[in-house]
Amino acid sequence: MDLFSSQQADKLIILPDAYLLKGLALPEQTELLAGLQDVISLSPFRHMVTPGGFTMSVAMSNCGSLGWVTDRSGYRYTAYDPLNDAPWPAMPEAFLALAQNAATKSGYPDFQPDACLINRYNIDARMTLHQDKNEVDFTQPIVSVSLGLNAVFQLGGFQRTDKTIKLPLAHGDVVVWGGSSRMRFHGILPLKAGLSPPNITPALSNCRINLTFRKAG
Ligand code: MD6
Ligand code: FE
Repeated sequence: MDLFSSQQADKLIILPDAYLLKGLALPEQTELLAGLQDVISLSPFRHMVTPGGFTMSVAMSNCGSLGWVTDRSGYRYTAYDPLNDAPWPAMPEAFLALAQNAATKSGYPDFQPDACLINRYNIDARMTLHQDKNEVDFTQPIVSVSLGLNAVFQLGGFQRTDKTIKLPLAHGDVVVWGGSSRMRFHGILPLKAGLSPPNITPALSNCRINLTFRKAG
């Protein structure tokens, strides 16, 4: 038997129900970066505050009908951007198409994301280990797209102290996870300086951008 028969060259199994689609976003990068510029011109990146009072090193924005926010009163999804009280910008078509393509390749053909959280990591920014648990339906996967500088993704178990595997993520990589991996702890190690992709707009160079698509409501 071919031990690797369940893997394709472009779809690597990280853990059960967690896949890495290496470079899947590359053919669409121009449209994705243009969509990102449109979104952040309406809802700019900002550093949110955790319920414990810490300012996050990662700057965030959102698009889609719901957006993830945190402040002193807690973590939640909102329909309005608290910076301007306007609805979050619409999800660009290229974002939705990529998210649905990635989900379909990973066994979720009916994925209908209503929220896209946009994270910007400058050098030294990081995301400590956390679980994504503010969504309503945990049977829906999360699709995560990496753009810009490389980063090291940590994927652990179901307790914060469980040991983690460390996975390098490059410009254009897409991670999809759901099912038995949906509640794993995960994070991003402090971003190191590196090389930005060629022709990237100045606003998006020297950083890593992560798009995470969820069915939040
Ligand atoms: C990041 N990602 O890659 C942070 N969450 O910058 C996440 O927190 C994340 O990549 C759930 C599923 C996939 C992810
Ligand atoms: Fe997360």
